[in-house]
Amino acid sequence: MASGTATDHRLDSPDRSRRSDLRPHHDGRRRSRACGRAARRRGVADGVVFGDGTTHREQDDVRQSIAVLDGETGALRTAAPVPADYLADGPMYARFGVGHLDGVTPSLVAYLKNRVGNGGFNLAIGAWQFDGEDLTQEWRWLRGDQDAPDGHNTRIIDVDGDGKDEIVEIGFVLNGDGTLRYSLADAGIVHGDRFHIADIDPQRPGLEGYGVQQDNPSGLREYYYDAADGEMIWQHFGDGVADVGRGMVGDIDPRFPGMEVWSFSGLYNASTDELTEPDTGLAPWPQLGLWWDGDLTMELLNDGKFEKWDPENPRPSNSLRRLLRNSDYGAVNAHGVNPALVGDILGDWREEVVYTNADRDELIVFTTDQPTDTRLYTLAHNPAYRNAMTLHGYLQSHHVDYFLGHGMSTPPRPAISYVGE
Ligand SMILES: [Ca+2]
Ligand SMILES: [Ca+2]
Ligand SMILES: [Ca+2]
Ligand SMILES: [Ca+2]
Repeated sequence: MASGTATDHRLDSPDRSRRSDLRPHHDGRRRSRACGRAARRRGVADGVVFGDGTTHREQDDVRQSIAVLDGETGALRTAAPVPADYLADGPMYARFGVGHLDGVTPSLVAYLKNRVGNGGFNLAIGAWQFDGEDLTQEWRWLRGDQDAPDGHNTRIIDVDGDGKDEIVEIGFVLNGDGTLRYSLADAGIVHGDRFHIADIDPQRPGLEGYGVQQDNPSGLREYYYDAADGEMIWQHFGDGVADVGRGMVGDIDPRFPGMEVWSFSGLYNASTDELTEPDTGLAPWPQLGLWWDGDLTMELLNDGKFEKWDPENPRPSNSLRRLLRNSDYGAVNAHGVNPALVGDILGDWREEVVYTNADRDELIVFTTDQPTDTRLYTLAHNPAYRNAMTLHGYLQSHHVDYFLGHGMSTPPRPAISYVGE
């Protein structure tokens, strides 16, 4: 969210530490025609003051607009109204992301939610295109009385590999044209706090998904499914109901093929549905992944601690082998236990972690000094990873859309071209 301008808390993401742009993308398959320099998008309501000092006006306290701001000055470039379908229940909370819904041109995607008087929630998802001058709504999807469970983050990723991105919530997927692709409600999925989409099992065609559940009446704790059609592959149940709250995905054990998944029910290899560590009390804390050292298994980032899981020397959460700690360098977490940003922003394929100092007047960027024999294009060249870096919501690990892990195949070379060529 834009800093230095008045803040509309009604539209702010709970994770205000994350930032994103409608930057032109340097990928021939999906080239942006958006704009020549960074534009920043955010929701605005009546009375918001832009960076150039002008005040935004709406007809009343409820109507809102999605605004594109000049990245240099904070001045308004253009705005489009938030769909009015649910405004009778008040203004809407929003989070934004960017994806190539038609496979060619980037769209701004907004998740819009407000509370109905009876305690339920309205949910709308919409897409807009920005042509450098105007922001035009392409479509909006209304949940209405459909059973389509949402969560705390959205992923925008091409779940079926046809080159067009889909919009993914924990319990349903929209096609890029705003139609419902599938809901996991039929499989008993309700709201939960964490989910991931990746090539979790490289031996199985396509992408897979993993999610955790909050107070599912069936006792369901975690589940693993085909991301293209929602077909369940396995589910783990526990006694009674529980709010699992955290879940992670990544290849952290080279003894088992593909990625591992874990919440608080033990560390599982996804493809075999087998515990990789028989003692379920020994597992990393399910927080964030981090590509850091030279090998192809994933390192972990947990509350400022850069950690590595050692399958031969398994330990309880919070006592893993530590590679580095942010506070040893004067860096502080931006939001709860999380950094301001984790992402591959400086090149190579390993990820940087961005913090500030305690006074918040310095950026402190951690980048690896570990050599590697592995040569990959930067992760931001991958559409799924790049989309993920634009998304707001609870900060969760980004994933590429190919298997990145032990024994990986060389991923396809991205179709890179340069703007203007
Ligand atoms: Ca697709
Ligand atoms: Ca797969
Ligand atoms: Ca593995
Ligand atoms: Ca590694």
